[in-house]
Amino acid sequence: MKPAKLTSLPQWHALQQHFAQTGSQSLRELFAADPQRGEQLTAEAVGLYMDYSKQRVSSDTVQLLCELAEACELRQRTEAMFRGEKINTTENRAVLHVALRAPAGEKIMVDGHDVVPDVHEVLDRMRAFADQVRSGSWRGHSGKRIRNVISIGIGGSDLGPVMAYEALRDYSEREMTFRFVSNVDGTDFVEATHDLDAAETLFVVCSKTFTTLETLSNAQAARAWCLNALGGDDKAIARHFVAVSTNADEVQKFGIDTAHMFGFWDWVGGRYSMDSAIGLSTMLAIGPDHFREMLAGFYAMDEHFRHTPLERNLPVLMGLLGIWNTNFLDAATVAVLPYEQYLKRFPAYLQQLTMESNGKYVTHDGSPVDYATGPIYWGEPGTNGQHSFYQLIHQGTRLVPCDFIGFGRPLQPVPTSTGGDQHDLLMANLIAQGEALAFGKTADQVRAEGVDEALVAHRTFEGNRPSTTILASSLTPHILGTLIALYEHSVFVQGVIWDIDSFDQWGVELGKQLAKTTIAELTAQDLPELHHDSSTNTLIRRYRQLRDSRG
Ligand code: G6Q
Repeated sequence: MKPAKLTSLPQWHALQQHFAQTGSQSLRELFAADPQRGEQLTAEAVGLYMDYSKQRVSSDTVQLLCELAEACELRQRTEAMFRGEKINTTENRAVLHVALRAPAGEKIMVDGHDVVPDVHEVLDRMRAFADQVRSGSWRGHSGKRIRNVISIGIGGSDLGPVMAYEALRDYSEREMTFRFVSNVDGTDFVEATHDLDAAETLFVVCSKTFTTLETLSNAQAARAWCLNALGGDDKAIARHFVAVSTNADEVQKFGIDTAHMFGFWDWVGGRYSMDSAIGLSTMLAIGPDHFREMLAGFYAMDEHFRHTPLERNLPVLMGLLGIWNTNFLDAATVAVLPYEQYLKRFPAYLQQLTMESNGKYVTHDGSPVDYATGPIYWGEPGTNGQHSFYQLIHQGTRLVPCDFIGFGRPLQPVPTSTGGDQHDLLMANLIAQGEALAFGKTADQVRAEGVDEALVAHRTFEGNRPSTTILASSLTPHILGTLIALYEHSVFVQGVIWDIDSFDQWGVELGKQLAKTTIAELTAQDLPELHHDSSTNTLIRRYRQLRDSRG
């Protein structure tokens, strides 16, 4: 049976009606009407505390959103994912990143085959390899120990490993250097290698398909760099290159022995792959035990998501609040603001996870949607952002819902001259920003401060700007796993409501095709006849002139 169109569901109409009746209530009014609100509109599980009382919702709103989720069969769709059904319909694939963190002994079937033992077999191989490299028993071609690891990959084969390395740097082997090369811009490769000794460098080439232009170009550059420094002996490659891929044929063609290949499967999407073998650089950096803790964190959130009632379920709440903000408050964006320097790449990671997953304008059956889907994600760590773009969040004309993320204990305590710790200053800012966004400052409050009447309007803050605050004790590998899985599942929840395929990426595939013709036109000895529009033709000519002119 064809699923009912979202906007014709009675539960959607109930939300519209609810919005018409209550949508004008401000956060000031909501808090004044219910003194317990800040304690009640919260949820807590697996080490994360989520305060959503500063979202423009009441418990009735949450109830109605949960009813919508039930009507969209969220429970059944979640079970279908965990059961290994091919819910990525446009690619006819199962979606089983949850199998990557399933403990040994669980059973998850894909086409009649239990994939959990396969996952653990790869994890065991990764662990053995990581131990060899970290202990120094794996040697480079000239006998030197490996001190540098460079992960080459792009998109889903890069953003997760970079984010996780930065996030868990405090747990990493400080005697080793870890770098990441993604861009086909040669600068990326050159800057990553310029001060390194090839004899001590290991490349981890990460590509699900092993056909991606950027990654293969950088891998070729790495190969040439290595051979050049190590005397041109092809045998060197075996000691300095390993591959992470699903495509053994292409790995072999590139010249990497498949004995040094770590596999994963077509049911792992690129942007959901950082806890697969794509996380090999993470394991090399933080060690197998910390990696296992991270997987346990993911798994704890998976279990919470699967088994907790909707109204207390963190990913469900986060996903549904996003639906409310996107489809009823018309917010086009979400700012992710970690007050934790180690999470500096977390917003970039989430950009791909959220926008590549839910940036779709047709439903599963190919019909155009008549509602907004995935919002634009962006962000920077606090407090830095406060000194730049927060102005627009406080006083701009657009509504920017914010996710604040903070921790009780710093990984790097730094005492202040007054006897406290800088971490208190950091967290005071997080808490104060959420408060200011919600409640603003009235003109009367501004006047009471003695501000000149001409400036009162400028210094007034209307408030009523929604935010969620997520707190955890400290940034451990386990907590990082729970945090990532929280966002992964909230993306899933939204995809279910919007009835879109959150697991394909035809826009990315397009990008992989588009440049092919143009590359030939830029690199041909003589300018070929061009058949693009006049702008594209002119740009190609102009680029060739700029490139080829001397002086
Ligand atoms: C992720 C996307 C995309 C992909 C890269 C790299 O979900 O599909 O970002 O990860 O294009 O692809 P390969 O791993 O195949 O090189």
